[in-house]
Parts: sequence; structure tokens; C-alpha cells
Amino acid sequence: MKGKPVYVTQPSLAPLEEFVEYLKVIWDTGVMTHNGPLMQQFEKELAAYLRIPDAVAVASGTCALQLAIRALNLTGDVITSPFTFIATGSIIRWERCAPVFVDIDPETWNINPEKIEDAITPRTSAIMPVHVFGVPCDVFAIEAVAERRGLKVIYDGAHAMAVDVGGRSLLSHGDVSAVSFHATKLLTTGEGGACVARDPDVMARLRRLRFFGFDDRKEVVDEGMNAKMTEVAAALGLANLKRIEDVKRTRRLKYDRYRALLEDVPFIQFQEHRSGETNHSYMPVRFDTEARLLRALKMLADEEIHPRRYFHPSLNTLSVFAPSARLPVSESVAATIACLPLYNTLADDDIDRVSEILHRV
Ligand code: T4K
Repeated sequence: MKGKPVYVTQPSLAPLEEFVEYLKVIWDTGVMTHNGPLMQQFEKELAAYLRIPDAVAVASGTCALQLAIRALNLTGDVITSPFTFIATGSIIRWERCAPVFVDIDPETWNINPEKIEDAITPRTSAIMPVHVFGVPCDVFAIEAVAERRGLKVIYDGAHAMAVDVGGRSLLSHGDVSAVSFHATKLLTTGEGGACVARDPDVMARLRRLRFFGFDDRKEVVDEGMNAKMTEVAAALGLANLKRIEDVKRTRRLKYDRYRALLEDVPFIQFQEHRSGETNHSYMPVRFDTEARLLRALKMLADEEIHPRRYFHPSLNTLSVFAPSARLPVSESVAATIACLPLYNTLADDDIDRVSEILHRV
């Protein structure tokens, strides 16, 4: 039976009253932006939640990546994953560097650390892996290569909120990690993001870059742009952060329900969580062929259920990044994956309906 449309995701929002409580600060003070009290509080509470010293809140996940590239003065080639959202590749190019795509692991769908070394040349300045769908990259192998070859590491941690690896936040790895708080993410501020850097001097630089190059006394001491998080966004972040553990728990239950229902479907493969850690921010499934994926999408769309082909096509095949090498694993994974609906208010009945349809594909 057709119900109301079911989308790939819906935002996880705190009760309106809790958001309004924070908004009152804005109405009382009139401060809407420029490193206001709510943004500072959000940075502190985010850092406390992640058990890291500090975080720099910015206007989007893409801005976070952009500022990271600038703060580390990257030039030349940046090695990255082709199986990701366009933002990863395009921000490298936007910053006048060249993305060099390296193929992915067929099971985790993250960059294959064993293939990184072969792609390094004298032009390479950094590696920018992606923790795709919130599943950690092999941070230890990647950082070993980076250290050996004198390269910086920026993690595109757009999906990596609230995941630990080796007993610490995934976002504390690398020279800089960049997370997204877009409406579709585990923690949302509407639009927003944050940078986390190991080196306090890099953190200070990120703060200057996001605010026109101003220092604490508002003197221009660096290059800069406007990538600040607004007070309204920070208010939403504060309200939503209070619920993040609930959000994670609920998503895990829904993810597990899908897994149990789909486990015996012979043509479906799940993403490998090798480190055992993930935040269940997406529900990706891989089909054996693109034809079967397309048939599944059609059958689901007929029932007003709308998964998404995150991430298709593989970035190395896009003309904006030509010429790029052929990357068979990423191209094949990208052609056969769909993210099923997964969000906190998704009804179990809808999960059952999606699973029942997939059994029939
Ligand atoms: N790196 C990676 C690996 C990323 O995945 C992303 C972004 C970035 C970097 C950059 O971070 P940001 O600069 O965006 O912070 C979404 C998001 O725009 C994007 O943030 C995200 N990744 C990407 C994977 O997906 P779409 O094309 O899915 O958006 P849209 O509008 O089709 O929304 C999908 C569904 O979500 C809708 O069917 C309904 C629901 N939705 C969406 C919005 C915008 C809502 O319920 N409310 C909303 O406000 O891009």
C-alpha cells in the first residue's frame, strides 16, 4: 500500500521549545553572528562531547575542508577518494590544487591505503581520505604512509560525527578533520560544519581564516574569508547536540532492523565496519548489478519510497576532473549502491516495506 513519500533522510531535530530557549539569547542580546556567545558555547560543548580540546565551527562542511586546505598551505596534488560527494573533489580544485583519485577498498568503500603510496609524486602535498557513510578509514595505515612520505592528512569527516576509533574521536585524527552539520547529517545546524586540528597554531589560523583574517583584537593579520557559523545555527546545534546519543541509538536500531531483514538477500552486500565503529548515519546497500539496482529504485519509487544513489558516479569519471585514471573498484561500487531511507522518525513499518520490496527485486 502506498503511504506518504519516504525520503532518504529527514533531519534529527530537538523539540522546538529547546531550540527556542537558545534563541532567546539572540533576542535578548541582538547578537546574531561574529563569534557570538552561542557559537562559542557550541564549540565548547561539541569539543566536550567529542573529548577533544577544541573545535572551530564554520558555515558548512565544504567551508571546513576549504579552510583546512588553506590553513595547511596545500599546493599541487592532493590524494583523495573517488567514492564521495562532489564537495570533496571540487573543493580541492577550488583551492587550486589537483585531486588525484586513488581506488577504494571493495568492502569498506573507503580509500585503499595500500594504493596510496603508488600515487605519491613530488607534487603531492597531502592525503584527503573520506570516512564514507561514517565508517572510519584505516587511519593508522594512512597516517603511517603520510608520516613516511612527509605529507599532511585532512580527513573529510563530513559523515564522521560521534564515531570513535582507537578509543578517541575519529575527528581527532589527522592534521585536520572536517565535519558537516548539514540538514542531512547526524548532528545538524541547518548548514554548518567544524574543523578539528591537532596543532593549536593551526586551530588559531582556522579561526582567523574564517573571520576575514582578524585576530582577537580584530586587526587583520592573515588572509581570510567569511565562513563563520551564525548564532541561529549554533542555537540549533546546541539543542540537537543534547540528543545526539539518542539519535545514534535510534539509528543503530533501525540499521540493525534493515540488516536482519536483508541479511539473506543474495544480491545485496553491506558496508564492512572493520573497526567495529560507525554512527549508522547512512544505510547503504550494494546490489550485484546496476540493472538490479535500477529495478529496485523503480519498484521503490512506485511505492513513493526514495533512496539515493550516494555516491554516483565515481568522481574520477567526471569531466571536470579529467584526465583521471580508471578506478575499477570505485566505478563498480558507485554504480551499484543506494542509500536506503534511514532517519530517527522512520517507521519500522516502512523499513519492513522497503525490505519486502527488495526481496522481490
Ligand atoms: N564531504 C562529503 C563526503 C559530503 O557528503 C558532504 C556533503 C560534504 C563533504 C560537504 O558538506 P556540506 O558543505 O554539505 O556541509 C546532501 C547534502 O547537501 C550534503 O551535505 C551531503 N554531503 C550530501 C551527501 O547530500 P542531497 O543532494 O542529498 O540533498 P537533498 O536536498 O536532495 O536532500 C536529501 C533528502 O534529505 C531529501 O530527500 C529530504 C531530506 N532533507 C533535505 C534537506 C536539504 C530534509 O528533510 N530537509 C532538508 O532541509 O545533498
